[in-house]
Amino acid sequence: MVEKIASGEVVVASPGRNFVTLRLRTESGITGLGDATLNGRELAVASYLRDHVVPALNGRDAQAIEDTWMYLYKGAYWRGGPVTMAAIAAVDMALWDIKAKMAGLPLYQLLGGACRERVLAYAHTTGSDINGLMRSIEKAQEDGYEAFRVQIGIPGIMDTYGVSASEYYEPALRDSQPARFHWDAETYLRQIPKLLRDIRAQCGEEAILLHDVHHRLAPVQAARLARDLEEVRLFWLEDVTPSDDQDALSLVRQHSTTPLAIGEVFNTIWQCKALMEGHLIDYIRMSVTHGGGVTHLRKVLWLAELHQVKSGLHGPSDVSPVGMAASLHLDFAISNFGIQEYQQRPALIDDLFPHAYSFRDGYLYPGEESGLGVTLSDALTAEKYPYVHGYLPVNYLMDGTVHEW
Ligand code: KDG
Ligand code: MG
Repeated sequence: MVEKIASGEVVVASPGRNFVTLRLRTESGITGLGDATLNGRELAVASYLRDHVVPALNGRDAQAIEDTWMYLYKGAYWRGGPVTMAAIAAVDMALWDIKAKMAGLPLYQLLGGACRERVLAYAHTTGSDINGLMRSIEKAQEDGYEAFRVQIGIPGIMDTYGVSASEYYEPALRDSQPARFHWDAETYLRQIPKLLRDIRAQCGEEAILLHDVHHRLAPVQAARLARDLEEVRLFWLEDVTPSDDQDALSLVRQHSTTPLAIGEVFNTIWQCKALMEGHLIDYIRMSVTHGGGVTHLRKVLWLAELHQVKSGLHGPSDVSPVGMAASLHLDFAISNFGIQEYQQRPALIDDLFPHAYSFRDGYLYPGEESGLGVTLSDALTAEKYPYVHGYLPVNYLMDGTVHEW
């Protein structure tokens, strides 16, 4: 029997941070959820969904997921980009949620079943100096984490990427104008190798350490950094050059064996194809939310598998619990899983998005509820938690030139 899509509702709410959630409903009342949160540009996706996508879905077969994906991607003519792909992702997640609920299975079972028993997670740790960073790592260790993204203040740069005043890294700021951040590559390159060597010495050989450069270096600077960090034995060095300039990574490769990760700003398989085919990366960082949903990311991950690239799906605070659940079902069901980014959230957010997935002793589990295993609490409304205008910061060189953030 055909189960038709009857309606779609977009919930924009800000329980401490903005989230955009799509709820699709079928004619017989089955609901599915999708995450469409695009940090700092939330309302653009909400409008794309409300004004353009949801009206075009009415009456379609809710089970024809691949066909609906193509209908939204190819059918719009204008394709790709974070707004479009986050909107398609939300529809796709919601349809997989519905299909898995209809089958009475947790989504990972529909995706092929479990390839592992648990999903290794990494924490965000942050400190303005070594002592602060070590405190943050110890706190994450108390929570059970074995893997840590380490971001540390650099003397001479007043607001280094990933270093937050509070324990919780939250990049979007609730300002009427984007905040101004600063960067100087030489100051960073002079100091970061020693800082990370000291962290390695304090954490011991076993700790899994990751570091994110957030697209800020020129090719030769990135090659120097990757070479200088070899003895730190990072799990990965992330976004070491701007993601558009993909050839830059071949220079980095020629000079070092530090594993490389990139892709959190990619939206389609076309943006990672050459990187994978050229063996220029070791981990792909796309998110289900910004990468066209489960349907598209599965293809990306299959391509990755061919080239021995592993997953490291993006999971910062701006991926909602719905997007996180979708990531975990994929992480469970692919053979080339690497690691999953996971920031524990303020309790309010977990309460408003009750979920079957769980975190224990450094590992994540998608849970056994049918579908994605996430619901929206009735308390999560736009009236109670109205959208808050905010931006990601803009990053400037010391002379006032706009630089990569
Ligand atoms: O919205 C931007 C964040 O998602 C980004 O700063 C997080 O780089 C990031 C990471 O690796 O989680
Ligand atoms: Mg990153």
